[in-house]
Amino acid sequence: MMKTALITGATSGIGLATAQTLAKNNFALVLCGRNKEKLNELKQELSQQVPVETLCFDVRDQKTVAQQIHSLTQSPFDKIDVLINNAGNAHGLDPIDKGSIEDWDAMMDINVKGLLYVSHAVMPQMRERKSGHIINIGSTAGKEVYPNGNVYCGSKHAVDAITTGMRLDLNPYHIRVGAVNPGLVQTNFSEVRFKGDTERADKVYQGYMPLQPQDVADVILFALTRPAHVNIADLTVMCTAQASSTVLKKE
Ligand code: 8X3
Repeated sequence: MMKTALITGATSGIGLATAQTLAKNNFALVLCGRNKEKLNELKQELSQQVPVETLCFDVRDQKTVAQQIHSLTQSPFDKIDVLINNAGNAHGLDPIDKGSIEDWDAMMDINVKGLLYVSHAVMPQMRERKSGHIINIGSTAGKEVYPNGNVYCGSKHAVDAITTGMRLDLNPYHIRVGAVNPGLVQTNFSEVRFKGDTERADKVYQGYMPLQPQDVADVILFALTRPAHVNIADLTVMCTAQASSTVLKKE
């Protein structure tokens, strides 16, 4: 039977590649993002393959998140089998004493609180049906702290802890919960982190072969297509050139 997956941050990077990959693999899709135009374009593209619904919200806006997700009353979107908590960003890469409050708020509000708001709106239906699968997109930054990563790493460590907490508390309801933790992936991540400084952002991915969004989407698909008794609880994926957040072999 066709499963329905809700993906946040679906219009770019890992979220976009995941949406395209799940469409190819016959998942109905609820695509969430902030950009209505991009959502519409993606809906046009993917609805040729599978049923697609779009929700336009900023994960920071709890009321809208709840209202939009609760508005999904039509089949097959009323039954969310899979939640991919993908929306997340880094803002800045500064020593903690020079960090900006605005950047800190953005990272905690999007990466941590946003993930919680979306999950809060989706978990009850999974609990009721005693089935579901939640994949949180963490990061290698959730596994170790690197210089100047401070609050971003803190937000991703929170995702790591919350994932474990979800797995523990949702255990009675047969809900699978896992995290996929990517290292360096070539997306607009660094452009956002460096606030549009494309030259600095491009440099992050030069001199080696970084992961591509599709590589991460493949891992997510793998986790989603295991038999019902198998839960990929925690998976870290790096490009071969990367050994840790600070060890990277550039040519
Ligand atoms: C993205 C990877 O190394 O920039 O989460 O923290 S890193």
